Amino acid sequence: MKKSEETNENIVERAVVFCPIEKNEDKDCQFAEIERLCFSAGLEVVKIFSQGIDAFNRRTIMGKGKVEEIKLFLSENPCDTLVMDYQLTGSQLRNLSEELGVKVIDRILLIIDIFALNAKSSEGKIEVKLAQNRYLLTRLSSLQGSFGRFGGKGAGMRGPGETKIELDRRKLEKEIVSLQAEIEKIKASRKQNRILRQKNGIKSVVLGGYTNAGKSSLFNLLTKENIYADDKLFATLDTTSRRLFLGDGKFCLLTDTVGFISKLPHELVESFSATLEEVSSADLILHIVDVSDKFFNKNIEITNKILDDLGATKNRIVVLNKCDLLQKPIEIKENQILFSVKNKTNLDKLKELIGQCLED
Ligand SMILES: Nc1nc2c(ncn2[C@@H]2O[C@H](COP(=O)(O)OP(=O)(O)OP(=O)(O)O)[C@@H](O)[C@H]2O)c(=O)[nH]1
Ligand SMILES: [Mg+2]
Repeated sequence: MKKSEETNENIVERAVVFCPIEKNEDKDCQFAEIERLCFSAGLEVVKIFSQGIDAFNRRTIMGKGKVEEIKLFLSENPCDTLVMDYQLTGSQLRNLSEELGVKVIDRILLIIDIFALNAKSSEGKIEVKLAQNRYLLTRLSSLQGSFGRFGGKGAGMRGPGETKIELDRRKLEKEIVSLQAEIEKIKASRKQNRILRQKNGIKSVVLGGYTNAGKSSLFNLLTKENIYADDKLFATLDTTSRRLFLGDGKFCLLTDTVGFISKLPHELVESFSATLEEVSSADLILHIVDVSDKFFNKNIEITNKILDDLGATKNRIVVLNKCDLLQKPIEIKENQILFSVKNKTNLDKLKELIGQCLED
């Protein structure tokens, strides 16, 4: 679906966005990404402001002139929230919120908030809650003032599932300890499963890649399972595994998992360690790419970097998905395969390739 045709019945707030542009950073790519993130968090983007990163002011990140420009805009176009496409300290969040008179959410909180909206399994909820608590703990005193003034509700303040988000230091610290213990239990049981799988000679294949590339759709096609797939960022947070039959009675274990994005908040990487361990321990990674995305090469780079950081050293096949949307042919490199879940293009070829890679 094209952006203009998308609807999100969960739109809750109007937002202006500020993007600090780093050197060599593609402005259009950054704008497109932050707009999609806002959409997925239920925010309607009214306008995007930007400024080169050189003009930085440490109090508010943006320069004084920019603060005035946004203030004027907000006086004529009332909005609930300013989204800053950058990681802010607690005092920067507070300073901006005081100067502009709206709630301020940074990139990290925005992504954590989308995760909070999408967490369905108990494991996903534990991981999101831990990321949320870690974020809040480091910015608590500033956030109490800022969010308190705006009712402590809406975007940036949503807990996973029905849980309410906590702004009490002692409760946060206590909860972090108990969430970490629960995650250690999950990790131990996952490790046990992996040992058992390896003992039985069953290989594991993980679907990885930029969010919204079509991982869950491919998982569904390959395993005929109905996993939630949606044209929103981070639709999947839970790890799901099923058998994938490769012919001649052979099978492997296929796992669908959480999507990646540039500057994935470290709070999330740490909290999702149990889930991400499945990626790093896989025998083969199917790196799914939305090839119809104007910036797909950049998305490949981002995913490669995250996979490298996770220590995922094994084989990778790059699946250039959504080729049904391509207007003109593109160059296919080694280890890449053109694919379409929608039209089942190259389905048999992909299965064959998976089989070959697992035998190597
Ligand atoms: N045109 C077209 N659309 C596709 C194709 N594959 C997936 N989609 C659509 O792309 C959107 C995202 O698909 P998902 O399978 O949810 O993507 P994902 O990578 O699992 O996304 P997250 O879980 O959010 O990271 C959905 O609207 C799918 O219907 C394809 O081959 N062609
Ligand atoms: Mg998914």
